[in-house]
Amino acid sequence: MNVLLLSMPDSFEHMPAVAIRMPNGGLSSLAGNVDPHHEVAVADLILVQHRVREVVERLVRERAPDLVGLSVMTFQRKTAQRIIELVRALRPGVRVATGGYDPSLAPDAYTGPSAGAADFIVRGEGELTFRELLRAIERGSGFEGIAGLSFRHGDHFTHNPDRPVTGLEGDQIRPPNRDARVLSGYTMVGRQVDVVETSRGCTFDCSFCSIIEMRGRNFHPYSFDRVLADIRDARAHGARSIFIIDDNITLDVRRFEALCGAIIDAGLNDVEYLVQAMTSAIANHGETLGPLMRRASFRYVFLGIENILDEDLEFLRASAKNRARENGRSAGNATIKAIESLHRHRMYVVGGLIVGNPDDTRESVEANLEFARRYVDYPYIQHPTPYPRTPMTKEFRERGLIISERLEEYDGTTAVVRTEHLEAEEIEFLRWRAERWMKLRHLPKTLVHRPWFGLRNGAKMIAHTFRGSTLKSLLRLEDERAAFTRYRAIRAAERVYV
Ligand code: B12
Ligand code: SF4
Repeated sequence: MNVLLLSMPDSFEHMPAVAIRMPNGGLSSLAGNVDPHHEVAVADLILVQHRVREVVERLVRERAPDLVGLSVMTFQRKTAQRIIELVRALRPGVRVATGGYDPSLAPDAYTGPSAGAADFIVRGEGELTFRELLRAIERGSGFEGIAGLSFRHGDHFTHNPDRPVTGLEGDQIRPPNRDARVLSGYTMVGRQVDVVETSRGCTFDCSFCSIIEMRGRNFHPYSFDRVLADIRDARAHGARSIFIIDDNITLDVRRFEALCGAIIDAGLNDVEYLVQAMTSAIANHGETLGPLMRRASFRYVFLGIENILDEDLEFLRASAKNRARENGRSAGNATIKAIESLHRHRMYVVGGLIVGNPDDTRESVEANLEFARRYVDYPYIQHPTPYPRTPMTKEFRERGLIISERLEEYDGTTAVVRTEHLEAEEIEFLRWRAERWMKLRHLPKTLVHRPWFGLRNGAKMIAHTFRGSTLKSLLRLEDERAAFTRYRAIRAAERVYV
């Protein structure tokens, strides 16, 4: 069968396509796990963000797919539905499957009678379900026995039972197939980037995170042999920057340390690594983990700080993962210790913070912004976003604080919830106003680190960061709110990708 797998072109404010275009790890993993006689093409539409229609038309014409699969996050739902309509118009009779976080957690959005709906929904982990789905289509047998699959028959959808998460120790899940990618141009600030998984799952239950509803609380690591082979494959495909996309690699610090050692021993520290980490793990194990991460060539660490105030951390259910320990005792918030440790080992901190929680006031938002200004190298500040089925969504809904149901705005930097004390727009304004300058401050470091990229794209990055602003507004000769209004209008317009 001919299979075309697409990831959506939608990006959000902190990931401008001019600087960051990453492959979708799920799709190359699916491509590596179907039976080998299928012809699979993977197209990450972020690579062609401004010509989605043209590229989809070409791919459908050239690949003549029997099945098109789309990987979708919640804020990309509208784009996905438009692409499904386009694909059906171009190739009547084609079957359409959707998977990823949005179809898994809000399957009903894809079951309707419209041309933008799906024929199949793969819920949760996809490799085994998708493999079985292709086999069943080929054999013409029924779909009833395929765990994790929802399927259409006439006007109805049947939702088969969930599939238990797969253990990763054996070879049940084969390595990704990067040769299936048919578009090029992946970049992380000027270096070719790829993604590698070393484990799946997390045992925490932060209230804003979709992971628990997606796969429960568990942790499954891949063997080091497999991880190293995967890194080699990414390098062989040109990657010089590798994003470790694990849900929470710092859950098992000893394993992470050993992995750094294995990367060093295998000489795979000639590329740079980016990773997401918990503050507690970095703070409590910095002395041993920090030097190893540095030697293994970790350069950017996305720290899940979430918030610096205890009440907010409690609401986000993120207190435990941000707690420092000394001599076996709890020793307050781990954030500053974690940041100092990373800086001591010459790594950059991308600071993940969430502002605009239900009881936030202007002062509590400002306190977090001030913290980011003072301590983090690059800000990654978001607003709480009510993704399907998270505990946080339930609470925001019960308290009547959700102000927008337009899912394309659920990108994390558009405030779609208000607090008991502040309007959503005001929260977004406070963040937007502060964050632009923090990003600008990091630019010289980018120039030193990546001079060629900086020279070629520095102006574009500044223009992106200050969209909506004019000289007048920057010099405060015009109310900054006018610039903010223009920024929001630009953002709204660019959400229409097809
Ligand atoms: C790595 C990661 C990123 C990386 C992405 C790297 C990349 N291109 O792959 C970066 C940092 C760039 C990123 C950014 C964002 N992310 Co992110 N990210 C993750 C993370 C940590 C892991 C995702 C992953 O790659 N897993 C490994 C792969 C193998 O698994 P998978 O993607 O789930 O795919 C499997 C199945 O879902 C399924 N599947 C997936 N697609 C398809 C398609 C078909 C056809 C089929 C059959 C099956 C299938 O099969 C796959 C294999 O098993 C998750 C989860 C978490 N713990 O936080 C969040 C997560 C996916 N991100 C999320 C969000 C919201 C974002 C952002 C909007 C930022 C934000 N506000 O948080 C941005 C948007 C990016 C953009 N385009 O601008 C949300 C999505 C929530 C939702 N309901 O939509 C998550 C769940 C985190 C959360 N807040 O809960 N992210
Ligand atoms: S620690 Fe990270 S992956 Fe785990 S539940 Fe919290 S946000 Fe999600």
